[in-house]
Amino acid sequence: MVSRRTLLMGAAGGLVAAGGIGGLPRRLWADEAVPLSPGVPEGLRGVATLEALPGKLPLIKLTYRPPNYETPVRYFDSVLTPNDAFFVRYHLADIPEVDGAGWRLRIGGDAVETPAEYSLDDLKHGFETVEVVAVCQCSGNRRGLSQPHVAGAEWGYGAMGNARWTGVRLKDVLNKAGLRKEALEVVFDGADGPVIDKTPDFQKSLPIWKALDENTLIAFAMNGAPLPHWNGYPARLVVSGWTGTYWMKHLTAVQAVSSAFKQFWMNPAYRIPVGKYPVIDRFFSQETATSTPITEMVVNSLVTNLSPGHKAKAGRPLDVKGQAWDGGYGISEVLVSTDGGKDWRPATLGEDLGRFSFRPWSFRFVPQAGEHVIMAKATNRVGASQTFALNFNPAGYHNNVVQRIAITAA
Ligand SMILES: Nc1nc2c(c(=O)[nH]1)N[C@H]1C(S)=C(S)[C@@H](COP(=O)(O)O)O[C@H]1N2
Ligand SMILES: [Mo]
Repeated sequence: MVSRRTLLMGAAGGLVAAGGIGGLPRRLWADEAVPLSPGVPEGLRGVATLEALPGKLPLIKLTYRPPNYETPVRYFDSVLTPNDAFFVRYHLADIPEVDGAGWRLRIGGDAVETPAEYSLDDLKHGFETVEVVAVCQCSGNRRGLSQPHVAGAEWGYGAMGNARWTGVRLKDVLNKAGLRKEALEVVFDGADGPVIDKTPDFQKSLPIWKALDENTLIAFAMNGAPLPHWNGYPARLVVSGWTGTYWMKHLTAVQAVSSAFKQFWMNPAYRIPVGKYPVIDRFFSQETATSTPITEMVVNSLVTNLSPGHKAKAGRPLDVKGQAWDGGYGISEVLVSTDGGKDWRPATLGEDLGRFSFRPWSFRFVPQAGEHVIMAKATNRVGASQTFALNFNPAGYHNNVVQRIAITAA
């Protein structure tokens, strides 16, 4: 296997020293103004700040090295998350600024006939260009709401985003290299790496069936613009339906292999206990008796226009608005309760940008004076729905607990 360092050397002309993207983030607002999600650990207050990375709007900074920045909920008002508000998640702090002109993508592994190397232009002109609107959500989105609290980035509701991704099908690129029948997994590497050599490089693999899915892309554009540096410039993987961990940024190497890829980021990282979640997309070659890689996202929804303590006018129509999404079956229904879960009524579903996208929804009601507990619950086309209590796991993954937002009308 080609090492990351060799790849970096191979693309030498295209890489400049880490930090080239421009110094320290700008800190804009006082800590009190940081729009933390209700329920995240109290300790985050004063630690998390609202800061702008170069090229980004102010986002909720959980850590700077590596950069972990969460999208404030109000940006989910629109069905597509703006590029400059899209969350940023990294595991490792050595993040080079990749120059698109010098960048090369290597295709290899023991399960391809003909290894290849492509420039950005080769990819753009050598393969059919396709688009998909898809949610990229960190496995640990909402981890900060776990009870008891668990270790890891203490994300609130904003470790996710929805974008229109443009690129080429991974399948077309693999087929051009000639896949051997023994291909079992496809392994991905990106240009970022550990600062300390002991830390394992961030690499991920996919089962061959998911790598060959027509909605798995090597994307070079996001919402019609080149990928922002922080979201994987010049090219990243888009694994529609699956959690963000597989969406390798600054992609440098794609290797089809005939054996299971054994590395820290596949096991023990990013695992869920067997049998605890409704896993439909199996990753057989990575399963053990007790744990399995996290794969597709669970069905979920978010109220985007109301937060706890909202003050509404009694007797006036109030719209509850939000987004719903799942692992790619598509949302069939969103039910809303305005009385803490006694009565449920269907929300109106908005624009359908495809089964991997956020599905906007809205619900209008006229609150009488007093307190109202707003809840929303999405169901997908295979009948899966959200939970009312946390289905706990030690990594804080798959949190799709129905929100309870207490508002008052007067
Ligand atoms: N090269 C690289 N790609 C990566 C990661 C990383 O640390 N390095 N993190 C992954 C994880 S866990 C997530 S959730 C998504 C986040 O994508 P974003 O930073 O564009 O929002 O990127 C994925 N791709
Ligand atoms: Mo993630």
